[in-house]
Amino acid sequence: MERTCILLKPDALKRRLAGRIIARIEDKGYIIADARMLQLDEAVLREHYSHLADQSFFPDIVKYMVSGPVLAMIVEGENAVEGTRKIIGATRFEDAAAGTIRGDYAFSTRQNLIHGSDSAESAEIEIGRFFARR
Ligand code: DAT
Ligand code: MG
Repeated sequence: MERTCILLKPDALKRRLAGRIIARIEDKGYIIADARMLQLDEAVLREHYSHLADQSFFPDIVKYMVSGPVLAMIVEGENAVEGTRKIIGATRFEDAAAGTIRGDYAFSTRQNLIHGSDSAESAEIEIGRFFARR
C-alpha cells in the first residue's frame, strides 16, 4: 500500500471536472483516503514548486494556482504514485496520451488540471504540507 498526494487544480474545479477526474482514479481501484478544499498562497506554492522557482513561467503558475481553490486528496493503493501519474498523463498537454486525464481534458500545460506526487518521498512531504495546515 502506498499513498500519494493529488491536487485538483483550480481549472479542474472551475470546469466542473472534479467528479469525472475522481471517477477515473476510483475506477482504477485507488481509495480516496482524505480530501480537503484549500486556497493556496504564494508561500506554499514556492515550497510545492521549488524545483520550478527559477523558471520564467513560475509567476504564471503561482497566479493560476491561487486563482481559486484546489481539492487536495490523499490517494491510497498499490503503487499509487506511479499508477496515478500514468492516469494523469504527461506534463506537456501536447504529449499527454489520449485516455489520460490531461490527454483527454487539458488544453494548456500550465493549466493541466491535476497534480500527482512524483515519488513516495515527495508524497509524504506533500501530505504533510497540505493536510497539516489549518
Ligand atoms: P508535473 O505536474 O507533471 O509533475 P512538473 O512538476 O515538472 O510537472 O511541473 C509542475 C507544473 O508546472 C506542471 O504541472 C505545469 C507547470 N509547468 C511545468 N513545465 C511548464 C512549462 N514548460 N510551461 C508552463 N508550465 C509548466
Ligand atoms: Mg511534479
